[in-house]
Amino acid sequence: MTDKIVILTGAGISAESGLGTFRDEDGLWTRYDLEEVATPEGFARNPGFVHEFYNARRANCARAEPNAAHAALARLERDHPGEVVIVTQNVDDLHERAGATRVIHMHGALSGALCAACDHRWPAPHVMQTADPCPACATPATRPDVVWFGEIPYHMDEIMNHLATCTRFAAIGTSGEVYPAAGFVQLASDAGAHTVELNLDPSSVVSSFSETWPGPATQVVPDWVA
Ligand code: BV8
Repeated sequence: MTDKIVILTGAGISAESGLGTFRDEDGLWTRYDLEEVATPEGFARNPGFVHEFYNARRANCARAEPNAAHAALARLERDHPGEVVIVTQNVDDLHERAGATRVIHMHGALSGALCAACDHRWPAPHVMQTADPCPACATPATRPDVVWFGEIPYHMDEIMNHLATCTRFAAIGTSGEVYPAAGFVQLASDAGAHTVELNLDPSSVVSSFSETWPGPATQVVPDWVA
């Protein structure tokens, strides 16, 4: 029976590339109010502030490099053709820049722009502002193409199908605080998959996993992939 491996990643896999996490000691949510920068209501109240938040993260992402954990997952995918899919909560492109090709961005991507008026999507400029007219409808309603709290994550049908048919599930660098991603381990376990958590600290859902590999991603992920 061939293996089918679903790998869920969160901000912790990009931490050693210099991109901030959300809920760690100096995390983004300790410096920004997520209601103000990661909800549609916050964007409606102050789009300029939200664009500043994402423009800063887009610039950080451009300066960052994939790390050994991203590279190890790209190797795993290359060595197991057709058996590995990465479902990431991250909006950075470090998985792709490490060579991974089957990456599902369930919370969108910094590289995407979305028109809040007509849902048109196009590649994001480095610096985005609401006044940028939509290339399709010309409305000045440009927003980052990311999934905010209260919005429906992308590709959920495809993700549910992967979880229902996987033989192995790994979660890497995620606190297990945000749903529906935090519930994926239970769905994989219900489907009979062997589940592994690779994380610096135990997540909120660590008890749902068959196995844990504690430690920084750049050390434990290459060991786990080997
Ligand atoms: C939805 C935007 C309906 C993009 C983000 C009450 C109870 C339960 C749920 C809810 C509730 N009230 C509301 C909800 C739903 C809500 C939710 O879960 N809220 C939480 C706060 C309670 N969820 C939603 O609204 C979602 N939508 O539910 O729609 C629906 C669902 C399904 C089908 C139909 C309809 C939308 C959620 C998406 C929100 N957008 N971000 C962006 O700006 O990036 S979420 C934000 O948190 C990020 O996207 C991030 O991906 C996500 C999760 O964070 P993590 O990645 O886990 O990062 P965190 O800092 O938390 O943890 C880092 C971890 O790494 C730590 O464990 C740390 O130990 C570890 N680590 C650190 N360094 C390292 C390391 N590990 C290894 N190596 C290291 N070096």
